[in-house]
Amino acid sequence: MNSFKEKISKLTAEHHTLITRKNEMLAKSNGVYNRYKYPVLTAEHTPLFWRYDFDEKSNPYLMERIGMNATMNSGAMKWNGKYLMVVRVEGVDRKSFFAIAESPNGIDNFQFWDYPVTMPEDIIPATNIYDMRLTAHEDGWIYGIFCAERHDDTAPAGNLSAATATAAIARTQDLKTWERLPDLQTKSQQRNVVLHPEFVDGKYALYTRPQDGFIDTGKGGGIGWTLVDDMTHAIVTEETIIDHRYYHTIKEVKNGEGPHPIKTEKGWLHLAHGVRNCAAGLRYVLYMYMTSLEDPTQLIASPAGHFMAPEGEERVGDVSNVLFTNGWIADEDGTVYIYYASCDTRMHVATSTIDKLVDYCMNTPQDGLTSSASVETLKKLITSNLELLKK
Ligand code: M1P
Repeated sequence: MNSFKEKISKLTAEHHTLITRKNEMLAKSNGVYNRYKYPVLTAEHTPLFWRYDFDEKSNPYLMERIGMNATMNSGAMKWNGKYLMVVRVEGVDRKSFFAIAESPNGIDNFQFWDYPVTMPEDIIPATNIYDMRLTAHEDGWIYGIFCAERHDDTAPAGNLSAATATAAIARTQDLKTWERLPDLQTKSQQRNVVLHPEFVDGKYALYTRPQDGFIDTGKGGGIGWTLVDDMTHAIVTEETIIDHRYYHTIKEVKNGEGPHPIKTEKGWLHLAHGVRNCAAGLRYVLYMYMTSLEDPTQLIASPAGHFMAPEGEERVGDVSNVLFTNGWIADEDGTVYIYYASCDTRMHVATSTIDKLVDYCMNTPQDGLTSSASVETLKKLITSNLELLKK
């Protein structure tokens, strides 16, 4: 029988092998982006000293005392030369919290900082917090906007599932100490709220996702846009839908902004998620769109269909058939690291470039919204290709 110390050494060695494993870009690609062989973060990547009590007296069997269930929906930014994610870690108790993991190269070797984020509460404490979007704003602060979930106390007695979703706001200078600001004041419930990185007309600009209920977006028509005077008392007065949902598309049921858009010479590059329903339940995929530099409320490119959908083992997890993103990093050399979660379970990376993503957005045909329109679009490409092949 191994001694207690030997058991810890074995666990530590296995954990070290996992978190330092080199990732490999998969050769198969549609030309737009590349996936990687291994997830970049799983629950198993969380530090052993979060999960085990290493004191032989209080834990003679060396059991896991605090289980981690998932590492998912992570905000991302480059920070002091490192690729950093603010990870949504979910414990086996179903509570999510934020923890920072950093990598030297963006594709592997992500390691968690020793302590999770201590996020101060708003006036009404939240039961669960998740899905932070990070924005290093031109005002000098780094903002984190995330969902604060609370039980809906107006629900009939005994309904323990009724909840409310609110956009919670915090800011920091060092990613260690966070100042909590009041939650966004808005008429509807909100999730997937994202701060635009620049002032627009001297105001803060937010991407919103108005929703009638905790799950159903109802009358909320898609991804919204609002201007706010002051992030320390952020109030939505007017909200305009800039990216609508449509019948029989990948975003028929819901959509939501991913990370904040990337500024390019051709316009703002957006990554988002779209949701449709089917017999297997809700299917979440990623899609892209672009908006104008002069007027960021104007859509200038809207490629049809999904940009990425769950594949292979990405399809299976706690909430199957889901890809979700709220973090990406555009590097100085034009490489874009897209961090996405599969099935509310684990984090992956895909890489592309700004040029490729702009090309994808600008040159992928739009959704004509009917089968016949899709066939006409397809026929145009076939005819042009067949002509070229004859030459
Ligand atoms: O379970 C899939 C996703 O569901 C929600 O996203 P949305 O608000 O668009 O429905 C969020 O709870 C998200 O965290 C989760 O990944």
